[in-house]
Amino acid sequence: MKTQVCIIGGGPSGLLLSQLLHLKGIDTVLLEKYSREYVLGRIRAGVLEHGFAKLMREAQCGERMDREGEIHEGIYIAHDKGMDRIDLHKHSGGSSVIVYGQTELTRDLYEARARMNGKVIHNVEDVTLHDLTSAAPYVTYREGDQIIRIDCDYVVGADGFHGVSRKSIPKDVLREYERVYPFGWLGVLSRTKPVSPELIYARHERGFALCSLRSQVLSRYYIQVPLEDSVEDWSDEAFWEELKRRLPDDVAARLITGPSIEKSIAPLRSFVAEPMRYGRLFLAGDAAHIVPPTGARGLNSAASDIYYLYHAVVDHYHKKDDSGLDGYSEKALARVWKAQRFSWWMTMLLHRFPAHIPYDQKLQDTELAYLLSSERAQQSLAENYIGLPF
Ligand code: RFL
Ligand code: PHB
Repeated sequence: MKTQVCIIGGGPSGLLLSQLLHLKGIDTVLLEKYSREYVLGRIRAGVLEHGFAKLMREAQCGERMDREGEIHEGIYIAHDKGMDRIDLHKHSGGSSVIVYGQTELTRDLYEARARMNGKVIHNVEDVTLHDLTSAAPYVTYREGDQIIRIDCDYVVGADGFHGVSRKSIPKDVLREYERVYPFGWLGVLSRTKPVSPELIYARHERGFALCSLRSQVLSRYYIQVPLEDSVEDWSDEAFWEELKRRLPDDVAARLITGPSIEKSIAPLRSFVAEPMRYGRLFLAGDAAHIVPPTGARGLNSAASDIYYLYHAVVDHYHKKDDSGLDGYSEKALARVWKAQRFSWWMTMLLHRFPAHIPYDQKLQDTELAYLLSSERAQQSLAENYIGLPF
């Protein structure tokens, strides 16, 4: 098989790039390790910034998002003295975010790829990248006992944190920066009316909690849990009880509970791999960087990578201009690090850290008091939460 760009990974990053390039007449083959149903079964992000939404529209995949997604102009921060609203719209000069689940967005991208006869190959095994620093790289994978080879001009590694692409870069070339947090998020999806029309980020002495949603009939809630906990340790009843304890009394009183339709634990991690290019391999999205979900930046950081990479590849084929490809890693990383900073800051502000000494706790109290009393601090939060320009 031969293609111009071989994309590894059928998550939102890989699918969006493949769709955008297709619309510019550039051929791609996309390899995904799992089935489409499996990928769509993963419940992940819920908050999209406008830059992402714009790219989805450019990819001709924005119609359902615009119809069913909810525009949110504020978030709540709950704490021991009550609940404050941060007006994202006012403090960002009129912007907002869209609440539309990653599952739905990924479904829209898969459907668009199918409509346009995109080459998306599922259930591939043993994906291996070859000759990345030569002018003729290629990728192989296994289908039963057959090895299939794909010759290409470029390889894009959009295969998430556990993928093979980043691991194909020699250790002496790649520098990794990492912080692992001493807790995870236990998430529950339930077919219940959300407790609040806007997201509530709750800081509590028992640990962080988040009230989010997918629609007016589908709620998504999270609580901070110790790393050692497993999903089996948490019955639905225990989850709802603990969530209520961490919310202001009036919010807890109106929380509607129900059976969980999905329950999972995600460890929290900050991670960046540099550079994001090795020869003819370009990394994008979670393959190159991870943030803790507190600032809702993960998927949105993937979007800016795809934006830069898409334009760079188009300039290469349409204008014979390689400056975008050559500058990709530096440009992408500059924005990635800003999302890292913001996600780390939100995480440090709102969680309980087992190792905190009383001094750290006082500083965290003061950081929150400052945020809630300062218009400028709220502007900074809003600017980052709605997404820095790219
Ligand atoms: P993905 O989604 O992990 O997709 C990578 C795909 O590559 C496949 N793959 C392979 N394919 C072929 N060969 C191999 N060897 C392969 N190895 C892996 C995988 O099967 C998969 O399909 O990465 P991508 O596309 O870069 O997308 C990134 C986002 O998924 C991620 O950043 C967000 O979900 C993070 N995130 C959030 N981001 C936001 O912007 N806003 C949010 O509100 C938000 N909430 C969240 C989140 C992530 C969470 N978890 C579970 C980590 C909430 C949670 C709980
Ligand atoms: C979600 O709805 O899954 C969600 C929303 C906001 C976050 C993280 C996750 O910060």
